Amino acid sequence: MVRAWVTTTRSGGKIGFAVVRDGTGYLQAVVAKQEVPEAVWERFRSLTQETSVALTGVVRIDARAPGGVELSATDVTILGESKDFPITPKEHGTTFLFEHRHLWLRSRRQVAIMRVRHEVVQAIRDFFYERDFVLVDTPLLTGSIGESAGTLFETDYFDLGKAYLAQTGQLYLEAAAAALGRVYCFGPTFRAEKSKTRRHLTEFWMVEPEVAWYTSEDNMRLQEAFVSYIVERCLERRKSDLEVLERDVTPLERVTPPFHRLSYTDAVTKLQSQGSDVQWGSDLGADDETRLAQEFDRPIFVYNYPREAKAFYMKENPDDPRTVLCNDCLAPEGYGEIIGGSQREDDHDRLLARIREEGFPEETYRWYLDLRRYGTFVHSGFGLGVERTVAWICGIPHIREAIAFPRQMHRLYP
Ligand code: NSS
Repeated sequence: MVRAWVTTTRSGGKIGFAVVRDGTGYLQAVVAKQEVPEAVWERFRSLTQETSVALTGVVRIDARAPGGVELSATDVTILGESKDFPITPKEHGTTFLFEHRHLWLRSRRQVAIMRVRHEVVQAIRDFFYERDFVLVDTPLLTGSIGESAGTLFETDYFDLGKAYLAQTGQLYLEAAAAALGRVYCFGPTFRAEKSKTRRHLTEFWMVEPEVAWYTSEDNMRLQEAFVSYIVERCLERRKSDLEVLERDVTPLERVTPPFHRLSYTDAVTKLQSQGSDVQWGSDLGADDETRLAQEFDRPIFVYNYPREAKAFYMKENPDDPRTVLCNDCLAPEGYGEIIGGSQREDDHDRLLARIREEGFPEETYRWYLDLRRYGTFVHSGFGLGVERTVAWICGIPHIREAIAFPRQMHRLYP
């Protein structure tokens, strides 16, 4: 007996077919009018899309059937009827589909994406476990600004004033790195992004490792090993899902270290020579990133951005104090930034000066500055956005399909 949901049905006068789905795969069931009681035949013929059913019968090998076997059904029980399921094989608009995200998840493409995401997440955990990183869960309610004041979700916090939803776990993770050496955190992060781009969500998952004694160079080496590991794992174990998504895997097969490295300054010169109006000093836009990454057949690093374009905690570059020791990792095929990372400012006074420059309340960073007061240490880390990575590996155009229930500025339902 199998319990499953009906995907498609077709029947002639004497024989009926239904493809059913149970979450692990698809199975074709067939009923011959002649061989079953009239009531079973009628029930089978009444099945509609997404009815939940229990089917009893005999499984036979059949090379033509999806999954390679077919069920000759002898009995059918309807467990839950489904009238006028809103999502049919015809084309629906994006707005309609996202309004019905809770039902849309059952479709073949969405199932394939969720499975790839699951593999990416497992690969992330395995990578760090195999390398003796310790998982440290950082708070989601925080008192200090992690990245930038512009994209904070605020909430009242009892008598203590404002709390913010975490934009990153990094600052807390730096404290943990001084305790454990190699650590990572992995969880949802929040940014009140008022942009409707295909690369921004207001709630997204980020994995962030932090390593004591790592320089920016060590940090990039870890990133290329990490990204390559994730991609390889998906190619190894999720081939069939990538096939459903019609993903050409050739570009993914090239994702192996080393990744090409390009300084920010060289990147700007290159872009300007290609006609971009980017000016030294500003962060690179999505179009610039796409243009840069297009020239290479695997992800690239752009390193040492101007300090005014980046977060306050990045270490000043001793060779060029206009810049900081940091990098972005840009995925090829137009996907752009999937990682932001840096060596951290480990000098107490410089860090304090940066916090003041940003106009952040000093008091809330006392604990963070303590890390530079008691045994300061060279350390680096990065954050990889899970949805952007999944979208790239799946080859889907927008990251909102890379998470089951996306949160965007104009979407909170379902
Ligand atoms: O802002 S980041 O570039 N860097 C950090 O948050 C650091 N605190 C990480 C660290 O060094 N520990 O964000 C990192 C990545 C970025 O490359 C994207 O892949 C992803 O997080 N990201 C996003 N994904 C989806 N939606 C939004 N809004 C978003 N913002 C960043």
